[in-house]
Amino acid sequence: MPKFLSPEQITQYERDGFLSPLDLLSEAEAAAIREDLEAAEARWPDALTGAGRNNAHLTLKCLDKIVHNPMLLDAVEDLIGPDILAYGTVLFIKEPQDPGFVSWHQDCRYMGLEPTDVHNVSVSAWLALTPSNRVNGCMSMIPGSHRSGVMEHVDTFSKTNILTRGQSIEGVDEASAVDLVLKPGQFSLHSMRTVHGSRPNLGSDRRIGFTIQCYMTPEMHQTISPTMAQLVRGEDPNGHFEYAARPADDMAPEAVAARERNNAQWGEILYAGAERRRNY
Ligand SMILES: O=C(O)CCC(=O)C(=O)O
Repeated sequence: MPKFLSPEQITQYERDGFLSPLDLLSEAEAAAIREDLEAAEARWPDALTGAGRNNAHLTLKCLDKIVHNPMLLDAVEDLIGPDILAYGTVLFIKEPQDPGFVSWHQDCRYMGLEPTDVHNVSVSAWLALTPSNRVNGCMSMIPGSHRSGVMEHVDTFSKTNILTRGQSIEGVDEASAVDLVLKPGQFSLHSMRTVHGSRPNLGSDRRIGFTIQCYMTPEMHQTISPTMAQLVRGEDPNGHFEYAARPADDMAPEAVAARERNNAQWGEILYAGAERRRNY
């Protein structure tokens, strides 16, 4: 018996490689998290830009709470089973009138996590902390693309491309793309192999998305560098990852140090074999 998703939604996820929109928080709850996040940005301005947008859940309680949200974990459990690790998170923030975009890509391409050819061992969750729509650059997904295997990506390093290498899949059939319009507090789920991207924010407010990239079963392992994860539900008989602690306080020095180490490991992983590196 599924805990959060309906059997039809599970079938739809398996068919399309994503599911959206799903309700998690009220708009007021999402607004309160946005307020906490923006207060943290104001207080620690250098800590939440560039690479500081990676794994901020290890240093901020408001984001840690999302990663461990029982309803979100129920939805994830319905797709990958009861033993769940959270690998990491990314804050995808687009400022108003920001030319930043996300090119067509598959998350699994440069993450170094294996296996990538089995769909029910990992899933990414993207939570909207503001509205996310066609004006402000919501995510778009290519249905069924998760069944195509890992595709070739070209590293563009384009200045306006938000992805680390500006990695891009060429020749995507954009006409088949589905826009994932979300209200604050709603989330989507996508497979690490689903081709997706997003356009610039043409609106007058920020577009803030928080993605857990990814939730995974203990079967998953890292092939490029040792790195961290958190056991968020069930058991981990394999111990493939060092466990990162949950933050007791915002930006506690030991948590900041652990996140810096984790992000340095991510740098090694995400830029493995790349011609150059950016600061995130
Ligand atoms: O937030 C976006 O626009 C893109 C996010 C993304 O690519 C992801 O969460 O995998």
